[in-house]
Amino acid sequence: MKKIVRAFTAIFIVSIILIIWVNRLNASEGYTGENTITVFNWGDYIDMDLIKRFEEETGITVIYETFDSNEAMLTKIQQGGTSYDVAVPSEYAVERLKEEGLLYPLDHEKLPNLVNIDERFLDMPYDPGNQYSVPYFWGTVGIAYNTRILGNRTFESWNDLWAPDLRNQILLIDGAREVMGFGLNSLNYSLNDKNPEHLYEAKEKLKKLWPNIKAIVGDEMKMLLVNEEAPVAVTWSGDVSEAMWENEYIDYAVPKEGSNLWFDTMVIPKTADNIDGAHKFINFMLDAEVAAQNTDYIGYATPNKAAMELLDEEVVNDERFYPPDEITEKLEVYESLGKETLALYSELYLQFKMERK
Ligand code: N2P
Repeated sequence: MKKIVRAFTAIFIVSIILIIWVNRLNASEGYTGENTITVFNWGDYIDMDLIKRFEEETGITVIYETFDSNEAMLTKIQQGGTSYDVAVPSEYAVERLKEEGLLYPLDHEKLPNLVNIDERFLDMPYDPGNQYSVPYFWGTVGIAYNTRILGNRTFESWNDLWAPDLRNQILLIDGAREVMGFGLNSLNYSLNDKNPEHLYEAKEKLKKLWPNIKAIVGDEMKMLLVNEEAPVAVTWSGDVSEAMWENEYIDYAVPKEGSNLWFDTMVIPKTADNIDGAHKFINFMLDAEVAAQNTDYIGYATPNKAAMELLDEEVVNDERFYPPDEITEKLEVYESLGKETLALYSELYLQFKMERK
């Protein structure tokens, strides 16, 4: 009898240890229970004080993870095994996620703050009726340049980047679509071009830019611009508007051949465990005051009209970062290219990166 009691006690202890261990494992892999949500966002793309405030106001704990490209984010969600409740894809990645059935439809009744978004940014071709996504920030891709170092030199064309006197002077943001996109634009092709020959041609042209490229960088772009590590950069508008606050010599231009107009959004991926908590988080971020604080902190352009009214007029009237329709109409939004073409963009971009001499 004693033996049986001992055996049972042993089994009992081992089970308890196993339960604790499994719970820990779940927690470390972003398992989100009733009162937790996991948010998957771009690096450096939220005021962390707002996360704290959301936690205090709702009692929901936020696990926060970041990514540095749409492609990396897509892979993580496609693979599964994660429990992201909210993710922040750009428009072409929303299309892709939708096509693959990887998004939950949004319940608009749980998003009353959606009324704060400027109608100009609602019901867009990548997500009619905002069934799956709501806008977070928007902007363009262009050229940042330092007027203290470069005098009154301007950048009207993408081809200006290839000037021989810019040797080792240019930073590029690390993005396959961004870099291949301006390579294509510089040849007067669309940045959604699917013709492999054009894509290859763009890659070969980018290869010739290497002598002028100082580095290909990520979230550190803003800091490098502020510190004048290089006088020229190809990057997202929001990084530049933020850098300009700290270095008044920085200016920004969108070249005449055209460029990318992008929209980053909030979605609820199929990996979500806490759909109600996810809606609460999205609605919180859509609040006018919250969005204004976030915009002030991040420096990107907000689609939140009610928030714009709370921001400095000087900021929201700056057409370099809040371009009006006449300008945005000439720009192109990335389209979802389909698996094969997107893979070709990534492959050619990787080849270009390895071709540094
Ligand atoms: C912020 C990243 C901005 C993403 N660090 C632009 N789509």
